[in-house]
Amino acid sequence: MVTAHPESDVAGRPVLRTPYQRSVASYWNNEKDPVNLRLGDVDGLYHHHYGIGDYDAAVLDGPPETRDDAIIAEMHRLETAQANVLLDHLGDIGPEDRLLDAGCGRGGSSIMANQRFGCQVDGVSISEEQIEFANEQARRRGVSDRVRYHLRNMLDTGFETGAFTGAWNNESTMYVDLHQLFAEHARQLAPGGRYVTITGCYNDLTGGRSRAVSQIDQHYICNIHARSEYFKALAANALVPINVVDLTAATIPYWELRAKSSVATGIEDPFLTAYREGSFHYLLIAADRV
Ligand code: GPP
Ligand code: MG
Repeated sequence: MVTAHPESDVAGRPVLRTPYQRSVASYWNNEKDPVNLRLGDVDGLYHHHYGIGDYDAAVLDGPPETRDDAIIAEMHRLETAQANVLLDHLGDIGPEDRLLDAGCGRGGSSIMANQRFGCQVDGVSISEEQIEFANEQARRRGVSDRVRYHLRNMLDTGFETGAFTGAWNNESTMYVDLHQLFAEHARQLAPGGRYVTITGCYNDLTGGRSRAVSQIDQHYICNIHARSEYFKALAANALVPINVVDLTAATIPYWELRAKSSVATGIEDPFLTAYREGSFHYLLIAADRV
């Protein structure tokens, strides 16, 4: 059961503002897919993003009694590798720093950031279930004084202006308007603070959303943005790119392995089609708050 949360309003403003946001919150409050929970159970890092890097093909030929677990563990390893690449781009972060995980899901990336840098991390999500789950993980790990998850809207977090030296969205920008999102990041990042996102975006060159991209939108109730939209919205909000990494080729093996796994959800073919036909990219963008 979900209990009323003391942060369900930020300065009197409700967390959920629109019917769309309510439908997204409801989706994530009800999501209990083994593709996420079984992977997270491997080591207690629960991710809501995809993987990068080559998989070990030997997992597909293992003995029947361990094959499934080996594939799950390998997919989880690739997802953790993705989060590590995101953290690599945050720059020099130390224990005195404070980071923001916008759209934190069940919290895996925040835990990894605290483990790596020793810093404070605040995660925000509009899903009460995700926040409760993530805070329980932080309690179990004994880091709930340093890693805190809040039921808040990433477009209006209520955190103080300039509070963070780093902030990221790990595959959550497709749920929001980028101009509103980057205005909020520019507000809450200190000058010189670093913003990083890993995202899927459609290719302006191929002209609008392909069928496969539309299928991904429908599956997750999201609105994938054009590649160009990211750079327009960053530039309009005092966020200056320092690094852009095309991770498309690096994520395809993850989707190939996932398609062969027992936890495939049916969205594997649209991802593989969209990436292979070039209508969609998996991109990391790092930008500095000037
Ligand atoms: C979900 O991760 C990720 C999104 C909803 C963002 C969509 C990403 C794009 C690159 C377009 P998840 O781990 O909850 O998804 P799944 O359950 O499919 O593993
Ligand atoms: Mg997943």
